[in-house]
Amino acid sequence: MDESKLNEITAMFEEKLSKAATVSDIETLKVDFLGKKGHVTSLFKEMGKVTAEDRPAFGEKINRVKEKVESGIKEFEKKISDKAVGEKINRVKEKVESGIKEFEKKISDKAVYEKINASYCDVTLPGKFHEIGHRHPISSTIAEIVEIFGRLGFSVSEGPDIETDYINFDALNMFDWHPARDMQDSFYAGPNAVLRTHTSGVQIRTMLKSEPPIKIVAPGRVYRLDEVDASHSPVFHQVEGLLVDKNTNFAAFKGIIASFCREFFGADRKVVFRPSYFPFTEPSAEVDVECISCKGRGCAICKNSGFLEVMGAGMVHPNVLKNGNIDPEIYRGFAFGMGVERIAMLRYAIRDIRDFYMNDLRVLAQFR
Ligand code: 2NM
Repeated sequence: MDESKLNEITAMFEEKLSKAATVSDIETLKVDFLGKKGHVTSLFKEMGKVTAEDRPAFGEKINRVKEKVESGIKEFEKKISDKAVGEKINRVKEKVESGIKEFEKKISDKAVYEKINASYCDVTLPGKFHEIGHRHPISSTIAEIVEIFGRLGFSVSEGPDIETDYINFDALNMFDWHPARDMQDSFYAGPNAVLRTHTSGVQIRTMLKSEPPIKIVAPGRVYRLDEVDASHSPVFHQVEGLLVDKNTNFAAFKGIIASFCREFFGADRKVVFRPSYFPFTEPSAEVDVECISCKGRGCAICKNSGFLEVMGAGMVHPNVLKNGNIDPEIYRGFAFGMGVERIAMLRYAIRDIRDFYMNDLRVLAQFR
């Protein structure tokens, strides 16, 4: 028995081991080398053929071969099992990773969905309701008066709310002694400045800066030092008018005013001109229209008279024409003035002037 047999078996083992790839390969190796009839086992059977003297050394050599085989097998098994564990770990890792990915996708899908949902616009839904404002009844009354006079050939002129007392009073033939000039009746804004008590200053300015024929209406806010009550307010509105021409007269004036009254108050209304007095007109008249609510039969609104007073008017006083730099020997004029609140109250059956200024939408929204 020589060592070449041992080397041969060792080499054979190493070759087979290097080719082994599976668990069953290694099982075969175990049987072939360490089994009952395996190569290593059969080496031990040959111990008998060795002399007693050489036996311990030979046994040791076989043992080393056996150890080599066993450790080779063990190593391979470890490698195989490491690989299996690695694969197992990898599979777990993949599972975890794909789980996370799936969850992330779900989450991001949800975010995208929510985003879309948030910006989604259903065009079939009815729109949001926005309260739309409307003209104040005073403004719409002014607009209507101005519109009717516009059709009669009058254009609109406007002027400042603060006037000189010359324009507001003197130029209008209101002498120093006139009661309206009293500090108790007007708001003075300075020694010679007053909050206009009528819009007549606009007509004076128009006469001063233009040549006849003149046909204007002057709507605007006016101020009087009155106590507030159901029919008085320190601030209210007027529409005044002025016509200046060579051939105009009281008949033409009556025609224009009657036309306006029938347009504004109703076509079948009687219009009455009653003599009156104003410092800026001569002759002067007050204009009454058949009562809007009772048509002349008599009621609480017209105090049983059957008529309502709607404006003051007259032929422009020669002094006023002169103050407007217009020659009263060549030109004649007529003028009129009406209180907008008063007319609006009559028209809309409002009993208290304060209803216009309290800004209570339950009142104002009725005039949209
Ligand atoms: C009225 C009544 C009568 C009037 C007169 C003038 C002017 F400037 F031309 F002389 N403007 N407005 C007038 C005349 C106003 O209001 C009741």
